[in-house]
Amino acid sequence: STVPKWWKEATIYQIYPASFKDSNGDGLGDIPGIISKLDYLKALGVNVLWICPFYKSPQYDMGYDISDYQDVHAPYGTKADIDALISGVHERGMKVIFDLVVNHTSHEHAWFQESRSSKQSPKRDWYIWKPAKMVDGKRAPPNNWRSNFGGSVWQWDEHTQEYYLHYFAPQQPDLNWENPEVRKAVYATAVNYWLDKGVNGFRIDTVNMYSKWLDFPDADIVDPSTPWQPADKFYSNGPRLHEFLKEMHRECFGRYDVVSIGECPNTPNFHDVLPFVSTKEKELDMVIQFDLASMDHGGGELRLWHRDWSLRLFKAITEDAQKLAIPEHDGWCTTYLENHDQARSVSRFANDDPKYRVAGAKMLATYLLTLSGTPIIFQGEELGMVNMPPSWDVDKEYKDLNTIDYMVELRRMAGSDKGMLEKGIYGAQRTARDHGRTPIQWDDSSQAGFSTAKDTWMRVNDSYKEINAATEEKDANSVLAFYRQLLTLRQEYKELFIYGMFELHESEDDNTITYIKRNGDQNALVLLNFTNQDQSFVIPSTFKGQPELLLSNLPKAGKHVLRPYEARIYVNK
Ligand code: TEU
Repeated sequence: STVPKWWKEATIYQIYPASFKDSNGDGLGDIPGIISKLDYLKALGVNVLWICPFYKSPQYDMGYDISDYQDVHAPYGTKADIDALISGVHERGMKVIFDLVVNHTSHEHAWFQESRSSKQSPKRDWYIWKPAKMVDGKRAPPNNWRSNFGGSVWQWDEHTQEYYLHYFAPQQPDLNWENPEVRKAVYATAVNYWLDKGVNGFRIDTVNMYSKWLDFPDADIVDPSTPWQPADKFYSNGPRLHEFLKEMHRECFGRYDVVSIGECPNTPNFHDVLPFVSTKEKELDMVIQFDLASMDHGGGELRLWHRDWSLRLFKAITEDAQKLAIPEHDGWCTTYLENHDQARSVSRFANDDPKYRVAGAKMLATYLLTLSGTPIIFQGEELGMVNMPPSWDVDKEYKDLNTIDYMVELRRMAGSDKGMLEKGIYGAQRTARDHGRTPIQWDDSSQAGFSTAKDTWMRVNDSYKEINAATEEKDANSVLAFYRQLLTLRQEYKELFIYGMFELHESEDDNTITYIKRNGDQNALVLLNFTNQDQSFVIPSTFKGQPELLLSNLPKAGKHVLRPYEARIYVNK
């Protein structure tokens, strides 16, 4: 059909409840805190809020370990608070989506408690249990896969003398999607329950991990010093995945006017993504890919090990994803630079030196908000928030289990090699998930106006005196003001920014990104300088008409030169 779907014109704002706003002074953000900021979000110009997990959870992985899909983690608030949040968002003409985490549950979920109670339990088969393999007369797990958070993906259970599978922490056992009863229970309990309450859709955690390779083959040995080998390629896109997603669409999303956004690690290109998002497949509306986000770290077991990234690759990835939004493919994509699993983009891809931070953050915003597909802004990104200072102690201030696991692995592998240890810590300082999880900086009062508590669950970034919403509110040249302008322009020029064709120029240039967004006789030229040097540019010959400056992040645009981190948008007269 030619009727535009509302979610194509959406700009999503992602909220991480623990760090957004604390209303009761316990040092942790909460649901009433989110409600108190709805007017701020409305004024920003976003129209869909994605709320990260607030459900009942023992919080081994910040709520991505859910013990009851219909209850609320008590420190975040009550079920009544959730109802008030939904109606508060709707009253303001915005929409709200929740996080759907059903690849795994918490080990404290009643389903898992029953499953582990005995081999005869009717729910035994709801999770993935396997007997031990005997190797040289000793008990060993069924295969050599390393879990996302370290150690084997198999956890030994003393009580019933079998192993269960967990792709993430041992406290996150994987559900057995092969069992139709499991799927039915998931659809009713975790999905339709909320859609019936008026929730407008879901961001779906690790959506491409539901279907397992049931023969569980060993992974190649990358590091002989440990039994546990990286197995990412086995985790994702298993044999029955598309069948499961079609069923979930039929039983859930297809029955409502909602959006489904699947998180798809290890799914690098356009051809792999199209089967998920092409309208005729009836699976998902769009996916979240990892190619940009994983450019600068990882390799083997050391997930936060720093790697150099290149702007050429950045551009190639962008061009590939933009193809999903071409009408003939009838699909859609997302664009993001940050989320709760990523470091701050201005520190990572631009420059957080006070001299360049504001220009850099605005330059990245220009990229994020002029592309086709649905952009996702992560809380604090609109303020130009930065990574934690390098002076902070990784062992003390970083709280994420992924970082803690990384430091254990790093120390094991580095041994007495001080150089390697230092390089490894540098990696965490660049790309740990913790950087996106520090409290939002609302004003320049103590604890940045996030909380009245003496101790907050994560330390407030030292930068809060300069970088905070209240200060930026008063400054017409702030990152926040620029986001508001861009969000308005995105809707005013939706034919170009949302629906226009993406045309990449200068693909070999290592310093700047140049593209045209085109729709019929209209076109927009976007120029982005990713360096701290002047860069010359030419208007591409395919630009139609006279270029008129629509927006720039620096005053008084020069003729043929982009200054450090300068961004410009031209449209034709
Ligand atoms: O993340 C899935 C994921 O594969 C990664 O981005 C993850 O951060 C990385 O593999 C860790 O090394 C999702 C959630 O976004 C993340 O917060 C959860 O920890 C994870 O699933 C498990 O639910």
